[in-house]
Amino acid sequence: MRLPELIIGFLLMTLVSTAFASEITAEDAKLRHTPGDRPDAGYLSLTNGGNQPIALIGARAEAYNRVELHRSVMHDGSMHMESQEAIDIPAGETLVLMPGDYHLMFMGALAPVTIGDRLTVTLIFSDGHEVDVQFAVVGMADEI
Ligand SMILES: [Cu+2]
Repeated sequence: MRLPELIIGFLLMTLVSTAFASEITAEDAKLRHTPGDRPDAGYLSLTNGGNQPIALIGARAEAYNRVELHRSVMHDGSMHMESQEAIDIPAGETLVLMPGDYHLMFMGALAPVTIGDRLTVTLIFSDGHEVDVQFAVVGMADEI
């Protein structure tokens, strides 16, 4: 392979990986703010438009100390939250993070959180890609 072909090959590979990153689409991202020092919860739909399974493996937000992946599960008749290492999204499917199921848990707000604001959250995926999503901040009484 001559040098110009090598360069074109490399550019094509770069394009392919960029396309892959955009195959995750996020919708209906909401952060429900809880009064006081309790953690806030994040909900959204994530669609994997690619042909490979992918997993959400973490998240971070400048406004919070840390963000965890949780799942609410029924155990002995009461609701518990379990920390998750990863949440799988099969190829072509939509994962819905919602109350009573998978959700993001925002711990330790570093600044006052205001209902009606938008907050940027970076989602980290198993293929190494990171996607910034705007979450609408809502209150306890608001619908998710
Ligand atoms: Cu939780």
